[in-house]
Amino acid sequence: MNNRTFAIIKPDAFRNGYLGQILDRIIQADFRILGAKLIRMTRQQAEGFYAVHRGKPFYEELTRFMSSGPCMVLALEKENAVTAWRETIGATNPADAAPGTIRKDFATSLGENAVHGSDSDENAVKEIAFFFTEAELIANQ
Ligand code: IDP
Ligand code: MG
Repeated sequence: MNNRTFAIIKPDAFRNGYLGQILDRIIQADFRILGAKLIRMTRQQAEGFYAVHRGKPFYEELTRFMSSGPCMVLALEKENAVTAWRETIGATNPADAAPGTIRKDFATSLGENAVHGSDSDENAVKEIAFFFTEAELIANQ
């Protein structure tokens, strides 16, 4: 089944010049890019997007970081997209990420870990809708 996931190329990766290389990983892994935008999140947007983490010790640092500079938000499509993208990006902590994963190769630290990936189909739908209208996405052929 073709389904969707939501990705962010985070501000650390953009600042460090990895935007192109990470887009290339996305394309080489056969994800179809349904939508992509270069944005700078407001603090309020970052707080809303990561509302599930409100109250955790890293929430303040995370929302500050995510609104600290440009990032790219993407809607991706592939068979089992959520699982496939989590495998492509690797573990949350780059120190634990498998060789060849995006976080292993491009992340800065546990907090500044280069990319985001949805953790379920349900959250992927919500996260895509947070940044894209359906009309902005490339239509299914
Ligand atoms: P995920 O991005 O792999 O799904 P989550 O546990 O959902 O990981 O955490 C969301 C984001 O919050 C992480 O990608 C990372 O940027 C940040 N984060 C998670 N745990 C920590 C921590 O212990 N310290 C600092 N930042 C963290
Ligand atoms: Mg998560």
